[in-house]
Amino acid sequence: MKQFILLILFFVSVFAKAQKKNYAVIAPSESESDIIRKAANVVPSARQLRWQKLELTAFFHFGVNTFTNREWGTGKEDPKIFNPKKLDANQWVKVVKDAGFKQVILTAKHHDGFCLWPTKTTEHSVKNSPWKNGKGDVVKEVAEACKKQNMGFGVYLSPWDRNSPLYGTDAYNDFFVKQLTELLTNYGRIDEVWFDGANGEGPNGKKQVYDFNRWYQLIRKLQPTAVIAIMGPDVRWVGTETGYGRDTEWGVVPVNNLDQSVISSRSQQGIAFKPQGDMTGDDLGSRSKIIHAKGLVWYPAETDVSIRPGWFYHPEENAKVKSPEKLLDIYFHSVGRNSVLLMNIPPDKDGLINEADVKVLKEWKKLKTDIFKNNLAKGAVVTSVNGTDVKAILDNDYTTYWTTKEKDTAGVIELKLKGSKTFNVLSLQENISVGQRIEQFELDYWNGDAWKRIAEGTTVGYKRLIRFDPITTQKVRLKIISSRLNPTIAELGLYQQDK
Ligand code: FUL
Repeated sequence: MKQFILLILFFVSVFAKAQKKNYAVIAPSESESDIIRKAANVVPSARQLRWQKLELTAFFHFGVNTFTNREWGTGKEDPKIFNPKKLDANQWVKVVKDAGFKQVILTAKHHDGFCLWPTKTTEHSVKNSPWKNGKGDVVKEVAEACKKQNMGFGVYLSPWDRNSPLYGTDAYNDFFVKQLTELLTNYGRIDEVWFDGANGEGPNGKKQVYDFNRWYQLIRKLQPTAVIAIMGPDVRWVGTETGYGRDTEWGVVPVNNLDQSVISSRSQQGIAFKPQGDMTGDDLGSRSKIIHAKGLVWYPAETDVSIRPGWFYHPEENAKVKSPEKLLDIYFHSVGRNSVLLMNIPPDKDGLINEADVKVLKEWKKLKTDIFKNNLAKGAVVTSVNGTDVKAILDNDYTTYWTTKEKDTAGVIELKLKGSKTFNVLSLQENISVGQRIEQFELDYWNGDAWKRIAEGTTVGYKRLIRFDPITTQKVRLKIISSRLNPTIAELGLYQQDK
C-alpha cells in the first residue's frame, strides 16, 4: 500500500512539473493574487535554464573590421584584406575557458556582410580571401575548438547586411534563411543564436523588413536546444552595454503579445516569438508592473559588454583593456544581478587573442577564484523555524533547496558559523526551476547584543552577489521578507575578498 501511495505521489509530482511553462496568459478577470501565483510558477524552458547556468559567455567580434580598423564595415571591403596569418581558434577558446567562460559566440557575419565561413550565398566571404588560399573556415575552426574543449558554441548572424544587393527586398529573407541553414546544419550543435536589431536601408532605398518569425521556426527545427537571444524569444538584452545590470532583475516579465492563438501547439515547451513590452526600464517585473499584464513570460537578461572600448580589435586600444578589478565589478553587477554576462574579447589581426587581454583575463580569474574558493558558511549549524531542508543551502547542489512550510511567503534562516568568521561578500541562489519568487531579503549579523543589518536587496533569481564592509561574527541570519508564494534558497555563500 505504502509503495502504491509513493508511486501515485511520484506521478503527481512529475505531472505537476510537466505542467510548468515559461509563460502564462492572464485573463482580464483575474485578481492580483491569481496573477502573483501565476508569476511565481512561470519557469525557464530547458534551454533557458541551461543558458542561465553558464553564467559567463564570451563574444568574439572578428572579421573584415579587424583589418580595416573599423567598428562598422561598409560592405564594400575587398575580401583580400582578410588574412589572419596565425589564426588559432584553440587559443581563443582556451583563453576564455581558463578565465571561467562556458560558451562562446562568434560574429559569423557582422553588418558588413562578410561571412567567416565559405558560404554559397555570397562572394563576400573567407573563400575569396588569401587566408588558407580561400580554403579556410573560421566558423568551423571555432566550432571544433569548442567541441574539443567542451565549451558551448553560438553564432551571431547580423540581420543588417550592408553588402547584400538583396537587402531591402523580400528576397533578403530567403537569402538570410539560406545563411542560417548553412550555419545550423554544417557545424554540429549550436547553443545560442544572437540577433541584434540594427536595421538599415537597402540599395533600393527601402528599409528591410525582417521575417524574424520564419527565422525562429527554422532555428527551433534545426537546433531545438539553442537559445535565440536579443531579437529573439529566449533571452533579452539587459538594456545597456556598460556591463552593469539592474538592481531588481526579474526573469519573469509582462508581455503584450501573448495569447493562446499565437502559441502554436509545437511550442508548448517555450514560445517562439519575441515578447513585446517595456524591456528597458529600471524595473520590469515587480508587482506593480505585472498586475496589469496581459501575459507573463520567462525572458531573462543577458548583459553584453566589451573588454575594450570597441567591439572589434583596434591596436590603439591595447592599453585600454578594462582592468581585472573593473571586470570583477562588472561580474558582481551582471552575474551577481541575475543575468548572464556576455563579454566580448576580440581576436587581433594575427588571429589570436592579444597578450594584453590574456593578461587581464588571467588576473580577473585569479581574483574570482580567490574570493569564491572558500565558503565561510560551510560547516555552520543551520536552523529555520518555518523552513524545510535547511542543509540544502550548503550542499553545493543547485537542485536541492530550502523552502518554507505551509503557505508562508516569508522565512528566516539562521546560521551559527563554525567559529568566528570575517566576510564581505554574500552569494544567494534561488532554485529558478521552481520559479523566481523572492521580492525582498535582508542579511543580519549578531554583534553579541543584537541583530544588526549587513545588507538588503530585492530580487535574487539564479544568483545574487552583494559586497559590503567586512563583518566579523559567529552568527548570521537571512530574512526573506517578501516572496511570491513560498521562497526557495538553493545555495548560500559567505566569502572574503582580501583587497
Ligand atoms: C550591435 C552592433 O551594432 C555592434 O557593432 C556590436 O556587434 C554589438 C554587440 O551589437 O548591435
